Amino acid sequence: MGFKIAVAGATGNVGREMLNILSERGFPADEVVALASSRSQGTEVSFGDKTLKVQNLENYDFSDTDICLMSAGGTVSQKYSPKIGAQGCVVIDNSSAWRYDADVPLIVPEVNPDAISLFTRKNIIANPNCSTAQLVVALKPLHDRAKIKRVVVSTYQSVSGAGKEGMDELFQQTRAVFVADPVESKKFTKRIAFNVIPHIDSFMEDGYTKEEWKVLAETKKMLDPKIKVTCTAVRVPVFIGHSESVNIEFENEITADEAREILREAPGCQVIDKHENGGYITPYESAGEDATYISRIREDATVENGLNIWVVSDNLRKGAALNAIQIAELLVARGLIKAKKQAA
Ligand code: A2P
Ligand code: 11C
Repeated sequence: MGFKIAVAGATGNVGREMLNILSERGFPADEVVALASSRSQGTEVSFGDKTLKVQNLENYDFSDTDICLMSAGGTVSQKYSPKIGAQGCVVIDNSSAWRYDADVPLIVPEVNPDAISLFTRKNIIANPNCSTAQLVVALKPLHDRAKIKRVVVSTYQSVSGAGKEGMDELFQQTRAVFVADPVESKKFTKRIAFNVIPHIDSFMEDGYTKEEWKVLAETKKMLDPKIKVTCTAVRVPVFIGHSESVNIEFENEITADEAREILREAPGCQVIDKHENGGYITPYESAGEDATYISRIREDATVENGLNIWVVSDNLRKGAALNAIQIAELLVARGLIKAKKQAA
């Protein structure tokens, strides 16, 4: 007997990708249900070669559901996840609502799988921010080899990170520019078409944005609290795929060639690093793929033991839906969850 899985936020960018990935990877589910707000109740979403009727999260009973993959935003998660967890259903939450809670594990299976055992405290497991997920997949094997001291990250984040409204806004604005209509900005603070915006999420007192803070807080929680991290997060007019320019300072010596070899063998990583035109990855090519791609691996001669790398991944997959499903797979593989119907 397999598991009963609910996808909450099933009509959104990440929720739809969760359904695709559950089907693609043949997750051992007997039943999958799609949940969203009352606005979407009765509409249909695709699940493999089937369609699922969307049900209303508000009045859904989770008592016979094993895992809820939640991607309906932080406010919704704060309201529903504790209730769902209390019904014995494990929530794997894609929002930032629970990531910094000491009783909630924040997991990237390639990085800190052992931390998952903490989930029984609240029956909630947090999925990291998309920019952090791909970053730690690339940093972990390098940290294991040469101990990272400091990381400077500049992100180039696609509009799908801001949900389906973000994608619609880039599309509408691009169209408006071509037909000479007025360009309207609703989701983003400035025009995103043919532009870049150095602002993601809200501003904090120190002048950094919440997105920038998340990258450092989450890297410390998952990889090593001693690593110093600083970040500048930028929105770019790309539909899918976040890119990152990453400068890393290590405690111990590591050459670019060594780093390339380590990353070639590392789980979840794919190195594309030829020193020729087009010998690197761009976000457009990462869309729809599972890997965290690493290109442009170079030594930074301005510091002792420094490297520069370029990291790209599909933010809706490794940055969100894929990682959440890998967490569910980890629960199953470690025997940490039993199907309720089987147990009955
Ligand atoms: P709905 O389409 O019914 O609004 P995205 O991040 O791509 O914008 O998607 C957000 C997802 O979260 C959508 O599936 C959306 O459903 C869902 N959602 C938003 N608010 C609620 C809510 N109050 N209850 C349940 N689902 C919600
Ligand atoms: C973005 N990284 O690209 C954000 C989206 O904390 O899960 C994900 C926000 C989060 O806008």
